[in-house]
Amino acid sequence: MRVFSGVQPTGNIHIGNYLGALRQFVELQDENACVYCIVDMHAITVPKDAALLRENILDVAALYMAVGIDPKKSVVFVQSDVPGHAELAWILMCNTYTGELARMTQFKEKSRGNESAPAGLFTYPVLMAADILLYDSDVVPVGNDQTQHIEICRDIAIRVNNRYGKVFVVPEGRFLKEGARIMSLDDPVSKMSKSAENPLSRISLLDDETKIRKSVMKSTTDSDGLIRFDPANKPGVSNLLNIYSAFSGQPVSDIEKKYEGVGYGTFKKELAELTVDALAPIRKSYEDIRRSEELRAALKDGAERANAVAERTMARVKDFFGLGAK
Ligand code: AQP
Repeated sequence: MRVFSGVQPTGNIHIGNYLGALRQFVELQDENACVYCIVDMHAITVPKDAALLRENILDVAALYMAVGIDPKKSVVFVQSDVPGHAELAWILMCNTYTGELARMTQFKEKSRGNESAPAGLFTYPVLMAADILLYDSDVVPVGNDQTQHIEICRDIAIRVNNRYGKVFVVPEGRFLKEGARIMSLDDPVSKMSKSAENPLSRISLLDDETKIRKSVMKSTTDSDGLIRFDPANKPGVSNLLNIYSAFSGQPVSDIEKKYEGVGYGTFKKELAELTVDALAPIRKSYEDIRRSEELRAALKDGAERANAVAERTMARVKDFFGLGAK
């Protein structure tokens, strides 16, 4: 299978990004042709400081490798180094309706409260569709906050294929059971987010042990004292059970049994230690990789490999659409 996915270099990469997406990237890379992108053009849909963005790009690249993505097995590169993404996005935009984009919940959430939003924020799902379709991807491993974006990508691909012939491979999303949506630790009805104001609402992959313990111990639960999976009535405890299950590999039902009659304090303490242990090796290898000379070289090599595929796809797409002189 051809696999494609990406992460925005917007800082604070957290355990939601890891358990929902990055973990899948690693799992898939041995058996499949994987392309993993750092989607910097998506990051500027909201204005960013240029120097900070450059740093964040390298941070995500180093994190990719620290979690186990091998740039020799997988193609790892930065989106803006491959012009085909923007080029294909324009062609897809001409085959997308404003009404479908206006229905995207992420756009509604991110533009809420503003009189006017950047057009890039509105057309974000089309650029994401271009990212995926450019590599003839079969599978897109993501968290389930991306379900709607995968659906619109499929709709655009099917529409273009119906109009022009077999232009695109129609991809499928790939979601994990535990980890597909990790919720905020202080507001467990919202997803864990990079941009939430309270740092205790998330566990970033590079948090130190003290911060991890504090985030878990201060997480919002409820007052009935039962460790039971019930997202509708016990969102906080259910979220912690999900995180426990994703890090330990144990089914939620086993964890419920293990902590029957035990208070939240003990459960949280043990979850904090599990998280500390899971993230320690990532933090350690991140520091070595981030300092190493090879990081930029790996991204340059990845961009060359990605460009080779993208140029082939663009030549095919332009032929179908009758673009350019021949
Ligand atoms: N809470 C989450 N649980 C599970 N998976 C998640 N993902 C994001 N949050 C969770 C998945 O991580 C991948 C990369 O995400 P992204 O960089 O495209 O965007 P984001 O983390 O949603 O961050 P934003 O948009 O920069 O800001 P916030 O977080 O502030 O809204 C994706 O596969 C995503 O599904």
